[in-house]
Formats: sequence, C-alpha cells, structure tokens
Amino acid sequence: MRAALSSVPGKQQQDSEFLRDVLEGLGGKRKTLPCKYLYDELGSRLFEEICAAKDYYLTRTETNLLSDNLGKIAREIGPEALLIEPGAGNCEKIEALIAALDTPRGYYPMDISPEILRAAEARIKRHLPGIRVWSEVGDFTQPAVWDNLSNIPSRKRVVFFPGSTIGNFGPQKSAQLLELFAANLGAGDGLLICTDLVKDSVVLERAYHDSAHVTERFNKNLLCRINRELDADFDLSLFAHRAFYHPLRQRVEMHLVSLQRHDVSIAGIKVEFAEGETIHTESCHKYTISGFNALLCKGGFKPIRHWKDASESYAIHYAQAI
Ligand code: AVJ
Repeated sequence: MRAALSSVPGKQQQDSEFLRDVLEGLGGKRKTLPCKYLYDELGSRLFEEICAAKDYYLTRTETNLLSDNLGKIAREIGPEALLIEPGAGNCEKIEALIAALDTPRGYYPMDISPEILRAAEARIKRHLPGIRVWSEVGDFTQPAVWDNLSNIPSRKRVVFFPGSTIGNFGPQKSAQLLELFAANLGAGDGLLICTDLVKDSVVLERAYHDSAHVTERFNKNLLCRINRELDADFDLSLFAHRAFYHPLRQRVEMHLVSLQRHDVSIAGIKVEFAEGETIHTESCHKYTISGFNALLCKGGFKPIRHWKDASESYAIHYAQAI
C-alpha cells in the first residue's frame, strides 16, 4: 500500500489531504478512516437527523439538562464572561446560555465552515442584539485558531464544549485538547463541557444502531463521499453498519463491515477487503463522573461541579482552569 501511494501523481498527492488520509487509513493492517470526514454537507445533515432520532437520547437529554439548570450554571459562571465555543456549528445551544448570564461580554465561536459561522453570527446578532461576536474560521484543535483571543479584553473566559464532542477524542487526544483549552484560559476561568455517561450497553448500542437506520446512512455516507470526491468504486451493498460498545475502552465503536471478499479501487489504487474485515469509522467515548474528573485534572482543570439528568445518563461539568 505504501509503495502504491508513492506512484500517485504529485498534484493529486498535494491536492488531497483527504486522499492521503483515506489511503493511509485503508492501507494499514486494521482499516480505519478519520471520523472528521463523516461530517461533509450531507453527513452534517444526517447527523442533525441522528440528533432528532428517537433512539439517540444524547441531544434531547443535553438540551433538557441545560435548560433545567441554566440558572445554576449562570451563577457558577458569574458576571462579565466571554464565552468561547470550539466547533460552534449553528450556535443553537449557546443562545439560551448567553441569555441566562449576568452581563455577558461577548461570544467567540470557532468553526471550520465559514458559511455556517456567518449564518450563526447573524442569528446571534438578531436574537441577542447587545452581544459582541468575534467569529473565527478554522479547526479548533489548531492553536492558531485561538490566537485572536489575546486581543479581546474580558474579566472571565469560559469555554463551552457541548454535544459530547470530547467523546470523539481518545484518551490522549482528549487530554491534549483540554490542555489546549487551559492554555488559552487564565487561572479561575471556566470550562462548561458535556459528556455521555457509561450505561447499559443495550441503550448505548441502540443509540448508534437506531431503528430508523439514520446512523447507518450517516456511516455509509463516508463511502459515498470517497466515491464522489476521490474517484472510488465502493459498492455500498457490500458493507454493513455495525456499532458496539467496548466496555474496556469505554466507547461505542462504529464500523463498516465488508460482507464478502472483494477489491475496491480508489483513485486507481486497489484496496483489498476480506470477508468480515471492518473499517473503523468513529469512536464515541463514554465516561463515569470520577473518570471524567480525572481527565479534567490531567488537562489542567479543577472539577467544580456537575449536573446529571434523573436517569444519570448524561452530564454537564463545570471546571476551572488551574
Ligand atoms: C458528534 C461525537 C457527539 O458520539 O454520539 C452519533 C457522533 N456518531 N452517532 C456521538 C455520532 C454516530 C456523536 N458526536
């Protein structure tokens, strides 16, 4: 596979980080694809459908938990805060939070999509006219995307990271991400972060193997995207969606399983699939409160308090940068 890679014409190699990542991911002994590629335009739309699906309890639970505890959360944050949201998306969740705060100082959303960010900015200005917005286009895992923060005066900075997005990062990557957050905060500044909790594996697996098959479409869209963008010939009927909870790793893994031995061609390069071989496409880590507190400490934060829903299936944590 590596040898084949070097025969790809130079232009293509430069042009396509996507192609490089796909060939690298499918070239190893265990096939994987980076989960960020699930979220193209269609994928993001399918993800919104997942959020509304009956079996996907996460979004619903988070929304209720947030609105049930807005007053307490706002008191914990205190006055004159600048809210920072990495991967803000449509900025839907932040509005209620900003509205509940005592004299908020502004909002700093970051997102890789300039269109989504512009639309969100316009909406915030309409719904919360007094709020200053500094939006930043870019990948929030890159330190440079945080640089403009140093030009914004504020008494208190608070990073808002909802959606259980931290769960997409593995044990090391999540600690590194928290360290990046902490590096852009001063001592006593805040982090409001949401996590899905360890629970019955049947409930977890149903959330990622929903009865409406939206997650299956979401997962398979990755192969459609590779076909569309990278001149590949994946046959979708030869792959099945699989999602299972791995109790030791405390994560739900999403895979695409090859149903028979066959070859796929990607930009002229042959990739072989054995029967039952899988492509690991996403990991969604689950936490216990104590496990997440330990992660917060590792990342440079002091856990202050947390809120759980009645069924203890989801949590919002508030922590302070040390
Ligand atoms: C976007 C990472 C929060 O882990 O639940 C949902 C992604 N993938 N269904 C999650 C996802 C399939 C989701 N996060």
